[in-house]
Amino acid sequence: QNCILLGVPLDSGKRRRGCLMGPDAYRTAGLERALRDLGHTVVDRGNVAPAPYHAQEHEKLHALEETIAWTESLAAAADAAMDDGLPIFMGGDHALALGTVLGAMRHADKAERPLFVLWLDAHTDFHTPQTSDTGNLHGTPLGYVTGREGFDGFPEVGTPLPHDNIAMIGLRSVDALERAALQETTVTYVDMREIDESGIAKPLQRFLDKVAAAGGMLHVSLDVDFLDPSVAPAVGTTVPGGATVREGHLVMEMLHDSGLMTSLDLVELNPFLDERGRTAQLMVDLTASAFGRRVFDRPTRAY
Ligand code: DIR
Ligand code: MN
Ligand code: MN
Ligand code: MN
Repeated sequence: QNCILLGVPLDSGKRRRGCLMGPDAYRTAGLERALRDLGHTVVDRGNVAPAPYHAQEHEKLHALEETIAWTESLAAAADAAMDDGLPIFMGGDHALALGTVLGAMRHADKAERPLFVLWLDAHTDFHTPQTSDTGNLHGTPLGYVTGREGFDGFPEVGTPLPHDNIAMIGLRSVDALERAALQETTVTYVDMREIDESGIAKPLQRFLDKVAAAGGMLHVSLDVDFLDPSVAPAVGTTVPGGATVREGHLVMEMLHDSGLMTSLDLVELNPFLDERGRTAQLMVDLTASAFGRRVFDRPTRAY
């Protein structure tokens, strides 16, 4: 693979500061080296910046103009990077996915291939600016790219991402209005109970089979809070009862086996809350699994 590292010091998607330090935490934890050791070519293109913007105060929404500005610059950066390789967006909070998924949609559109999105998160991030009870836009990227109403001022989405092309895995914190909207759709949503009951591999493999059958591209968005806070404490919105280290690795190993992933977000790492970089290190190790690190070679297994 040709891996393109892009730092995204975006911190505007919620009120608690710190995700702007994420890109340098991944660099410090050795992401580039880990990928290179697996035989990939890697370039770190440095950090993306937001387009120029003029900040205004809003009663409910936090940092609207800044987030719109990031969405514009990130959509362009993602589309362009996908011409050259597989971009890894070192976040930054999850509001960066408003831009990275939009850019991946534009790229896939030109390539005349369908885009699929795998959302690994405790949360569904399916809000609109109106339904959000916190006013934090990191809770809205999947609402935006699926064409929900109310994203005035944001770049036009064009053809929305089809609900059939989305899988959310790891869910355990879903707001009432998100749940109501989501249940009207054909989005695949897998909560922690389903993972407890049937394991994480089955629903994931079902989705990957669907992507493969459609000849699709696959954008993966990994929120730190997908993982249990006992192993990944460096995130502002911890929710107990999350994925274990092994569940995380299994997902990433299966992604590697599938050969389907075409872009990756690493989001919500807040190094200010970390314990000696352990969360950053775990995220680097998980990424390595998605790029071929394994204990032994083994024949691919059907689930
Ligand atoms: C919450 C938090 N649902 C909100 N969302 C997060 O603010 O709308 N997403 N943390 O990952
Ligand atoms: Mn492109
Ligand atoms: Mn999220
Ligand atoms: Mn989350």
